[in-house]
Amino acid sequence: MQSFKLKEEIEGFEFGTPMDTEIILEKGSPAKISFNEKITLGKTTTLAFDLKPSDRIYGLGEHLGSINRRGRRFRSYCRDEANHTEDKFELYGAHNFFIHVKDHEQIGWFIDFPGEVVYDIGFEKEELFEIKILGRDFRIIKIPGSSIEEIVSRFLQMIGKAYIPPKWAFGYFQSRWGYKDLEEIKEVYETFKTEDIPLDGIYLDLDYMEDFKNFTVSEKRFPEFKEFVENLKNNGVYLVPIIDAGIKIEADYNIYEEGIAGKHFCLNAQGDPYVAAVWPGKVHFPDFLQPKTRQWFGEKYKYLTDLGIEGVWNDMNEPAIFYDEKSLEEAVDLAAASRGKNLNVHKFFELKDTFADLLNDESYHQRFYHNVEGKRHLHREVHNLYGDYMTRAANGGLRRHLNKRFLLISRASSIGMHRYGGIWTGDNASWWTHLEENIRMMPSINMCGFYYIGADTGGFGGQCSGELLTRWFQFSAFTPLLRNHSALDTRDQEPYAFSNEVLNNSRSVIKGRYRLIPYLYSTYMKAVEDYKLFFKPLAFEYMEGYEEIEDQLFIGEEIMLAPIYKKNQSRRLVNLPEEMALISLTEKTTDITLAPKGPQVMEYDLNHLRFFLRPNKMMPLGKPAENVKNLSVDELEILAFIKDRGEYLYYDDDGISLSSESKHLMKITVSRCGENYEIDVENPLPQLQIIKFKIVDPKGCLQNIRYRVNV
Ligand code: MIG
Repeated sequence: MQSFKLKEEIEGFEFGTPMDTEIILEKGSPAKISFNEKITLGKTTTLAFDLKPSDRIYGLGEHLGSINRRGRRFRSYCRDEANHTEDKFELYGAHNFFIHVKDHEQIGWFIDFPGEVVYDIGFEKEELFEIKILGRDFRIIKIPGSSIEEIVSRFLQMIGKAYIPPKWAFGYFQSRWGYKDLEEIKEVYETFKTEDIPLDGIYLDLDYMEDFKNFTVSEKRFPEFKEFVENLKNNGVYLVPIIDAGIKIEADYNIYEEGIAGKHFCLNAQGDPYVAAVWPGKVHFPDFLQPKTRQWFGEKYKYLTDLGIEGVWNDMNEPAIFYDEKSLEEAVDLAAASRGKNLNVHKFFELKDTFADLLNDESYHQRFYHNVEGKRHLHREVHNLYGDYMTRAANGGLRRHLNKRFLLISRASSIGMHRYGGIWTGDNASWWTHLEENIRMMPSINMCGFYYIGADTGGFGGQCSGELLTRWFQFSAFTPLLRNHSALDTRDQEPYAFSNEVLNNSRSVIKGRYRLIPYLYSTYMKAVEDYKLFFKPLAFEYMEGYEEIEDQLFIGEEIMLAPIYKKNQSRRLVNLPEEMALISLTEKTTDITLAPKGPQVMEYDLNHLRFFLRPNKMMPLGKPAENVKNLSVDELEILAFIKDRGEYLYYDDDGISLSSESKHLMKITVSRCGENYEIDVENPLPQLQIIKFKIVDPKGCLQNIRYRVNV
């Protein structure tokens, strides 16, 4: 099973081979073991590693908890987890890649397996790291390397190039479950305009569909949809509709009829399409593991692209199941049997939980099957591929229909899906702890191949405060995917739904984000191309004494973030592993001063973006704009902290083509000679005229230099 996953070739995608890696176990073959691991083979395969007190474990992707995974349990089994409390050990992704760091040695492991894998990393027993793979049909790849970053890079090379969204996907997106009709969407769009907040798109949640049917648009609530989509696009704003995994069972509904006729649905033990229930009531699930079904489902996205749509989010694709026919019947019977009874406490709680427990009960996974190359596979055995393969289907279709880049994110994922789309981290809540989780989760997900990532800014569930929203913006301003989204019936969460002060601060921070786009986009493109991390924990650079810091992150090679993630705090402790320049941005102002190595308390206004620039590094900044379409191209600002000499490679392209023909690399070199600087700009961007340098030296002296290009 695992091998088709790695070897599968999809049109147009570059896919590496596991060079320099050692396959230590294949289909239960005898193991070659190093590092004293004990491997037991049975139906469940258990791998055990010794943990020394100083050992650290990184990776496993989308999970709660610290970046160093030690001391926790995790389960790789994609789950629609609606409540991300601290005790939860599975979310929507299954990302079986981790790095074991022992003193100055490190080793990477990738478990290529589509079923359940459970990790106990020194939780039950502090010195034991135990992995249970629930099956035999897996392969384990061991990835050596002389540093953590080298292992990550090798792994990224092995799993292949990541998905590249259009440049407009780096803008600000507004979303809400419950924007009920086109009028409301229009109002959101217009309010962003009148309040002068940049906007690149609005997500459409299931409210736009007719009876929760995929590939339909409610004519009543969204009349003249196509004109609306085009009109917004002409103004640089994209609509991004949701697509769910389940297909409503309804006679004459074309998708349902075609699915039946083409044998595209997952089957039950009797060989009939399996019936589950989600949003539309009873549904069938497309069997995305069949190539013909991916092809077919991908074609369906044409309905949306014909309406002018260029971005989609795939939801509920773990797949989430509210109930199935059998479970609902049993629950109803149990409830009926208690009629007229005198229920004791146990019986009462059993009854109370009966219906709640129907939601996403995993026994459903034993009741339906996939067809993989003519062989029947129980869903339970291949569960983690479902959302991944739905996204492959969507990617294939969107590529064919649009023949240019598109925005595509998925909720469920497994390793390999990063080539086809990004992910958002699902149903978090408007809690301060979830802002912290967002910060810690980004590098772990990035290590597993995903770059176009971000959380629901402001929090999905629960009630967001203006302060939390602003602080969250200050972090999300640096995540490739920046989307403010919240659940039905929660408090309005648009930046203008709070006080004037919150509005002004949010505007300033969001405009700051648009100033960062040249840096973020360039970093994204280079990181994907060079198999490097976009988000990097401090521990990955081995700066002695800084390994435990998990609330500061490097973004690309040049900058470090240290966001505020606690309530009522205007300052926090930042521990600088080296001397850096402190950058403070608003919509219009740019400040640059020096910050010494070591711990210090930093002030954080609510209307600023504040971060650190590393020594002998520089970064580009643009001007704020209404949206990405309107970003200026004639002028750039370059911030630099130069001790002696720095180089920066600025990556840009047309932001939309699939091919890299428009790719342009501009190389900027700044060297210090005494009090002056020598500046060299190689291969300048064609439309660029002015670069405004702001250069700080180790004494803190700032020089502003206007540099004319293309003269
Ligand atoms: O059962 O479409 O994670 O972003 O707003 C909830 C409604 C289904 C879950 C997604 C969320 C979305 C919501 N969906």
